[in-house]
Amino acid sequence: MIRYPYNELEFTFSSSPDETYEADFLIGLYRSMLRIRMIQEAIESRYHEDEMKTPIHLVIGQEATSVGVCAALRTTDQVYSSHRTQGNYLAKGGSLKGMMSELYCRLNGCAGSRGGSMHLLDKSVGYAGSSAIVGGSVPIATGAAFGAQYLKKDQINVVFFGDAATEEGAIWESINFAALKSLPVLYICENNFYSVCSSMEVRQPKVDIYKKAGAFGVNSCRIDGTQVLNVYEATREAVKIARSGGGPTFIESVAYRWRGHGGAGDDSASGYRDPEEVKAWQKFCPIDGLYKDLMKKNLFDETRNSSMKKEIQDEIEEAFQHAINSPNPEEKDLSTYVYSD
Ligand SMILES: Cc1ncc(C[n+]2csc(CCOP(=O)(O)OP(=O)(O)O)c2C)c(N)n1
Repeated sequence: MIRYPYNELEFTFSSSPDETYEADFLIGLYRSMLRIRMIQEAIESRYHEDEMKTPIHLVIGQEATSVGVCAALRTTDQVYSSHRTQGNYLAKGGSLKGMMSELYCRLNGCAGSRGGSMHLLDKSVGYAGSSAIVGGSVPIATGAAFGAQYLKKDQINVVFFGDAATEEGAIWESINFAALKSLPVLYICENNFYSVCSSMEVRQPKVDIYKKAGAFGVNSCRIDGTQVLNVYEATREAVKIARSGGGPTFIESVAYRWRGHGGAGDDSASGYRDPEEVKAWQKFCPIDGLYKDLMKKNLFDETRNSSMKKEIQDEIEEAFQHAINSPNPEEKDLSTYVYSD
């Protein structure tokens, strides 16, 4: 049992995270989380300029879930998300330039300027899309898994959603169907304890989310979502089960969102959560945790860390400039991607 200062939870691990990993693999996970963090901070620092014409939902604090899950997937596996897209999209290999252009509402954005941050898309890397409707992507991913199974495609479909999405009926209808048909689908519930400003206590009875999924007969577990290797191992096992026809897995990955529900900065001062709770969770930073492990094992050093940060910083700056200098949509573009008969 791991006891966090504010949220006492029992974690079950589907397999041991004590395996020996290649140094390059571990450094790759670290880099991927660091890159997401730095991109999020850069977006946050420029959001007040009001040039990004989109709501944003930052994933600072939750990076390990996106990175650990996607590290266990193939490019051909398909990922779907909710409104909190950016970590999932980047971890699956989505184009940073395409994302930045989308945030700036440019014509060359990854969703053609039609979507904004909540509707990213990069089919070339298996990021199939997202929905701002809470729980909305879950039946879509389940249907896609049904399609993949029917067409005998060797493809896993993965859907990320928040804890509040488990208050939507469509989720349980989807899980019921996936269990019945043994569909190759992974349900990744990113439990950060809040739905906008409402805590779990005022929204759900005290029943562990992953146990509800287990009641449908699907494999289900809760993992420490601040530990990227735990996320990776749980997903790897779930993928193995799904690829061999063993059906869906539900993973409840627990990690805390450090920023407000939407926009830049932390909104705890508005009173819906204790600012001390935020500080307490920040001690469980997924990136610092892995960095310390790498240093302890002499697999990494400060010089490499600094040059890695510089490289990422340059990439981010280039992506911002790409977006800022790209053309806006024009009036004539209004009718493209609009279907009528
Ligand atoms: C069906 C539906 N109901 C309400 C909303 C408004 N809404 C947007 S995000 C959100 C909270 C979602 O919380 P959660 O699913 O836990 O994800 P998190 O934001 O914590 O990542 C709500 C209620 C919505 N977009 N769709």
